Amino acid sequence: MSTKILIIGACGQIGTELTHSLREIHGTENVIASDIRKLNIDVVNSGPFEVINALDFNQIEHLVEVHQITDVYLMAALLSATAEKNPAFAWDLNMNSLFHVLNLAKAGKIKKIFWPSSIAVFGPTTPKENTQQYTIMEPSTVYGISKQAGERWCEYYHNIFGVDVRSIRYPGLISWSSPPGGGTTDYAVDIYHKALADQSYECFLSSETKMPMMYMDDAIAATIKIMQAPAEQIKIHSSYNLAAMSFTPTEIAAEIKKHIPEFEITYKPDFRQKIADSWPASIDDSNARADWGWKHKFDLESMTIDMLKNLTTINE
Ligand code: AKB
Repeated sequence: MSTKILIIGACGQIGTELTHSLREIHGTENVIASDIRKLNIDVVNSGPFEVINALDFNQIEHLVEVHQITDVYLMAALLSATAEKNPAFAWDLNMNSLFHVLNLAKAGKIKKIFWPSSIAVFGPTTPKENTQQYTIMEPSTVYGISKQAGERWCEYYHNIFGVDVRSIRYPGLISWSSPPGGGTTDYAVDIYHKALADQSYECFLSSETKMPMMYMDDAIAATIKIMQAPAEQIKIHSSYNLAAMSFTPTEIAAEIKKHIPEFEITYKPDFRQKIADSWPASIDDSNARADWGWKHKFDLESMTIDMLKNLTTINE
């Protein structure tokens, strides 16, 4: 049976680029994009698209049956900053959408699931530097609590029901083609837009807040690689630590200044500072590298060159 994919949350920051890449690999007709609304015209017009509510089990089951779906990528979620403003809905969306796809796999209706976790599973009591795969995990955000609980459920469904679910703890993701939505790491995307438009940026985090980050190209490559890996290479069924680079607002601003000398950054920390302070500064991802051959390509320097080049081109 050939691979037939359903992406739930295809119009979001990761979903947009994932849809594009999976369509290139598996063929446009074999990748059904879906979201709560037609939020991204490129995703909607570039292949099959369905409007779907990730909280409605019957809708998901219907799509799975009609399109004979084998693999589901569940990208719908409320991120850290937005989740703090609406905790009850964040918990509902982040947990129940996961239960829906896990239960479809348990019932044998789909074969494989990708579900994203996050560095938000760690908390203020976690060692901050080189944070290990297995360490103290006491998340203090609604988003982090939902991701940690989700990881436990993924492992449980694998161990008890044999569900093939694969997951990555994404760091902050940076992309030029799709805007982020409601995260604490979003400043690292906004800063490039503002640097080009205004040559200045007011950062909502303090100057020395160091966080783990990754360019979207690497995040998509990792997502595809973990899903293509033979099942026996996947040894962690909760979620894998994943890393590429770590930097502070001061460091990213200095890198941008190399290309835009007049660029200036100022700081006005808001409620997101507390969230950022509760997360690791750097991540040890040796399990992902050893088990399924993860390797990143982009560092702060190469990412900055690529971001500025692409943003300049689309603004022309
Ligand atoms: C966020 O900032 O909420 C996300 C994440 C680290 O999961 N980018």
